[in-house]
Amino acid sequence: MKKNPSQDSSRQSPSDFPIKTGAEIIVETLIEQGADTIFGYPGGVVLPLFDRLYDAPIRFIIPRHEQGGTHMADGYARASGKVGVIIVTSGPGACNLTTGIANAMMDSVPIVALTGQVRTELIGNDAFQEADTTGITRPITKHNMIVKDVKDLQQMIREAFYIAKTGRPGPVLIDIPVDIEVAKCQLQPLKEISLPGYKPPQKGHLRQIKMAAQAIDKSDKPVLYAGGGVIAADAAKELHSFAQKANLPVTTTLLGLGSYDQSRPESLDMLGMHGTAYANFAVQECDLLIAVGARFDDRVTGKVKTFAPNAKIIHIDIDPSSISKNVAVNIPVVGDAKFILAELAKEVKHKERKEWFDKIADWKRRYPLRYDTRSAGLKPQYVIEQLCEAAKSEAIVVTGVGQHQMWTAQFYKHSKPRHFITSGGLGTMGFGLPAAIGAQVARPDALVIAIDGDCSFNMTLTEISTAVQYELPIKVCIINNGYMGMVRQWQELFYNKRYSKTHIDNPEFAVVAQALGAVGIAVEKKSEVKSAIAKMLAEKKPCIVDFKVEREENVWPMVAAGKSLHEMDGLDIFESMA
Ligand SMILES: Cc1ncc(C[n+]2csc(CCOP(=O)(O)OP(=O)(O)O)c2C)c(N)n1
Ligand SMILES: [Mg+2]
Repeated sequence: MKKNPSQDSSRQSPSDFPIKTGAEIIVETLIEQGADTIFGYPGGVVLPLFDRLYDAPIRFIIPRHEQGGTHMADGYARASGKVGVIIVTSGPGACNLTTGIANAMMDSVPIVALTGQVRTELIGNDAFQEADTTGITRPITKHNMIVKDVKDLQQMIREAFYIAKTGRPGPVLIDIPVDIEVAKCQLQPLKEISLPGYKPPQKGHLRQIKMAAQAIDKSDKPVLYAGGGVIAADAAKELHSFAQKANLPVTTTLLGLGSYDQSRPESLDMLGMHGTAYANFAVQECDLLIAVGARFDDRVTGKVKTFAPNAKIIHIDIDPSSISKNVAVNIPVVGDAKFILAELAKEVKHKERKEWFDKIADWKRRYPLRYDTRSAGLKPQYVIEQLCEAAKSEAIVVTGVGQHQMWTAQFYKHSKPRHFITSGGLGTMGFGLPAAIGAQVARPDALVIAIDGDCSFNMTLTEISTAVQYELPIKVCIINNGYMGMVRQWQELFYNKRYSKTHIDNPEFAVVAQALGAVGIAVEKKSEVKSAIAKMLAEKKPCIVDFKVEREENVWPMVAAGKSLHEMDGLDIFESMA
């Protein structure tokens, strides 16, 4: 941890460490840690803390539900690269955080959550609004702690930030009993943080890096497979230079989208269950797979036994527990992707690999992503293509979970890191709108577009009011198919079209948006799409566009659960559209 010279203890006098209350210590330490924006919701046991926040120089955003607040902190962290902070009360407030915390944990997003707790002597008494917050959140946080002595408070907050953002990032929670907020102690000097048992690796092992470079030089059919870890490590530039130097085709995971410019010819776009045929074929046929900041998730590998059957595997990751967890790895390199990729770029030679690139070009020609462009109906893929066309790579795109998320991954072309924000690991419906709000708070001048599903949007649409209150000009495009489309697709394909409980009656979203103080637009025809998007982009207020798309469109191609990556359904449908 870098020392802030003004707080270097050797230069400070005792008057720099006055006696303060716990609440004051929290606010001062948050500011010291760079938390200029906080999301949160008050309640009884955090009143002393909220009183200190009354005139603190911190921007405070109140969501309409604490779950929304965690997704906002998450979107804020992903868009900015900073730690997202949320403060809530005990019991129901803390319980409402769980979905957002689990979501951040699965996608390795740095969040510090402060929860109020009942008075220390009441803990375990079923006191009013008591919940065992550390117990509930232990499996879904990178680390959590409860403060038992006000003297530990300041160091615990510093450690929480340190743990959240170093190594493989993740959420850290501190539970703070209300008596600790009013207890007093002296401020503590800022010290280097050293935690026994937590020493995140920095650089990779040079011998392993050399071995990886040799394997790459030898390979005739390599594939570079980049995940969200590349973005978390701010290593997109290094990924690009390494891929150029070694001459490698590059595929990314859902969370890796934006780590590599998809307009480049060597981009294979996304791999996996709804990845491109050319990415999946290339992985299945490659002789070397170089995974960077990716964890061989089951949505990526399909049937593990037959995943990349001919390949030697190099795995570069900051988290040693990811190595050989799902897929056996030949050359592990544990450390910071930014450093390792820069080292690898120095070590590797350029190799032409004409045959391999010709083969990939042939797959790309034969199996591009397609949909029925001749249809007069309003196709979801068309809406997303038009959004991409109008907003280009400038927009920060955020999604909900379902078919619309996959179509956005397929048809919106990404080229910059931190410009695509989606719930990958947990797959949390309701993430889109609040995460977009968090991204807009982090990047006030950026164009932020949420592409959401009707059912996902329904889960957290109350947060429109938050966007209105804080004058956040987010755009929300609802891909409204009147279904839990992704589940309906599985019912169509695997349950004989028995659409069991996958339809809900939606309100008129444009009218709801207007009632909540936002702009609402409804679109029913293909011919209205371009002008609605233009109107939305020109709008200064939060704007919700309800695209009433064809109801039973499917996401293709698809690797059905348990199938091998090359066994894709839907390619024949694509060929018939050629
Ligand atoms: C909180 C939550 N509940 C249930 C699911 C299971 N699920 C995955 S996708 C989906 C349907 C999503 O519907 P919608 O948001 O309308 O998106 P579409 O697939 O129609 O584009 C459901 C129910 C989930 N991912 N998250
Ligand atoms: Mg839907």
